[in-house]
Amino acid sequence: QVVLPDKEQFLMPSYACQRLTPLESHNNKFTEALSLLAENAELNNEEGRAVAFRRAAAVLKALPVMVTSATQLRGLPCLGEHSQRVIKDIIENGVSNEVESTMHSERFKALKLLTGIFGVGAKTADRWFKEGIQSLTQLVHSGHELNPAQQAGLEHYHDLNQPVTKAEAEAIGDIVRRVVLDVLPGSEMTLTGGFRRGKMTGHDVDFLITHPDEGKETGLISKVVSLLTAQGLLLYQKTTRNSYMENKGRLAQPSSTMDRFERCFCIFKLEIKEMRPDKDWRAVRVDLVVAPISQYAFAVLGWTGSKLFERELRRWASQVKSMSLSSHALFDIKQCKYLRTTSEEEIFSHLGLEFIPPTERNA
Ligand code: 8DG
Ligand code: MN
Ligand code: MN
Repeated sequence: QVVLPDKEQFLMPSYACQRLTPLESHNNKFTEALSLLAENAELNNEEGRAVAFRRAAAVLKALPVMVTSATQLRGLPCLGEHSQRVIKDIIENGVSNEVESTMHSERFKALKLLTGIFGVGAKTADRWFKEGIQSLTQLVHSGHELNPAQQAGLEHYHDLNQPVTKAEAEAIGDIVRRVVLDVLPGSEMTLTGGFRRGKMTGHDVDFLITHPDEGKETGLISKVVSLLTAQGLLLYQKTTRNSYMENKGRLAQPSSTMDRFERCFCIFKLEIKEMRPDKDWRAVRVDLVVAPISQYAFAVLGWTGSKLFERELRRWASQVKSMSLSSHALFDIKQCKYLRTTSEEEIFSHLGLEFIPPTERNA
């Protein structure tokens, strides 16, 4: 592995969307530590701290060599005092005490376990933890009424916490594509999310669907969901229709990752080939999203991630370019107009950024 000579420093632009971030990093032990602190901050509802740790981790992910000395950190962007201390501890002692004690704390372990249930967010998990609930068994016996998503999440807890493989994603893609084409011939479907960035596993499978004739795609998702349900392929589903036009004129909120596309968050029942004695299927989380063709490039960009990369793109757009970027559109605030595009390349170009291919968006 390449090791950076002491005193040599790196020039690195400060926004993650200005640099390449491949899947494989040279600094895993640092990025894993910082990501754990970010996750802990998220579980504590400390959004600002979480983003600071995520940005610091992303800088180390993008470094082309392994960090071996604290002097190499000088001049790097986004490394606050706290993150630098964590990195130095790891350089000097092999571990960070803060990371170790966080990781092994009862609170962190319980919140991770509880938010591992599909449909349970940080706030709910925190409320349950404060009531003394630290395990799934305790939750079941607590008498809490779970909503349908959480019930399904609990029922399929094991499967949903098993990584989804690329092969499984493709198998689901084949099934869904067939149904989509049955409902609306000529439709196009793309695998987005982490798999589009080159990941070999994921926590779910994300698909984006469109049709070349604008408007034909309206209502597609509910028909697809009906057919999949009739085939017994959905263990849970929540469908939301497109609400973009209802909010027309209102700018996309730069910090929000939620969009207004017609969509279905579901749990798919996937048959598995190697027959097990007890079960010949597994549950997989699947996101289906439908975008009109005029917004498709924005939707692909928005659904490819990573989450930090998306956040940085929107921050760049608003802070540097006075533009508002969402998964629907790009609005130039100074010129007071929407910038039309048909490709991701054009969106980067409108933003004054060099094109970053999906496999280099792993910030
Ligand atoms: P993983 O599933 O392999 O763990 O990673 P991922 O594919 O990068 O994460 P994800 O949670 O599936 O999110 C994929 C992208 O979708 C991410 O950049 C955020 C984006 N996204 C939107 N809108 C929404 C939304 O409403 N909900 C969620 N969860 N993600 C959204 O553009
Ligand atoms: Mn995903
Ligand atoms: Mn997803």
